[in-house]
Amino acid sequence: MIELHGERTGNCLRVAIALEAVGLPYTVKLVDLRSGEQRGPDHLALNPAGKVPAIVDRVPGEEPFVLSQSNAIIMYLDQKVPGILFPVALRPRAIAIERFFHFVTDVIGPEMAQYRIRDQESRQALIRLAIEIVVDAERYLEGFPFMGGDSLSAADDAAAVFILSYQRHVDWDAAPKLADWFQRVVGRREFERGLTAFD
Ligand SMILES: N[C@@H](CCC(=O)N[C@@H](CS)C(=O)NCC(=O)O)C(=O)O
Repeated sequence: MIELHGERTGNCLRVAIALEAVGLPYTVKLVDLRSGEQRGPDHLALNPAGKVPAIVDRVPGEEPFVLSQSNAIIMYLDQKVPGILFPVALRPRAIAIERFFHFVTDVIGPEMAQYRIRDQESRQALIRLAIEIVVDAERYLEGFPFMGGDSLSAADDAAAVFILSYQRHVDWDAAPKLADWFQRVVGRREFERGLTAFD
């Protein structure tokens, strides 16, 4: 059984959706970020950086395994249950990982940075940059149903969780393939369940 420690933030939701996708049993342990629980001794024992998400994987006969960094957790889940979050075959896998990185580095980078900035104009500029980079991913859907190619992957998870928070900023008329993909993906069972994991 895996414990997922976190709250309803993008990084935590991405992991909850991945857990739903791979179908491993898990429980959610809410960490109240507003009250600073992430900096309390219980959570610091899991992640000394005082951030969520973190998981504890309890496998009978083994020491509990603790891991933080949402994307490391996703890669770990992919190795536990191969072929769902990323394809197994070398090149399709590399492409899906390339697309995943598009979202978890190029898009989420400016998005996370804007939380640290007080000047509204600079904040808006960073959000616009993140939106621009996410919309640029529409080209991945040319001839393919999903962001990573022929099958759903962690790239769709990463893109959809980001877009859910910023959908009002997207010019959907200018991005019809992205709009179609978004509706198809967020209606899926693993998304519906993962998105409510912390409610
Ligand atoms: N790169 C890390 C980022 C973790 C992170 O910044 N988590 C935020 C929530 S999304 C957090 O714990 N914020 C609380 C704080 O910084 O006090 C990941 O992907 O897990």
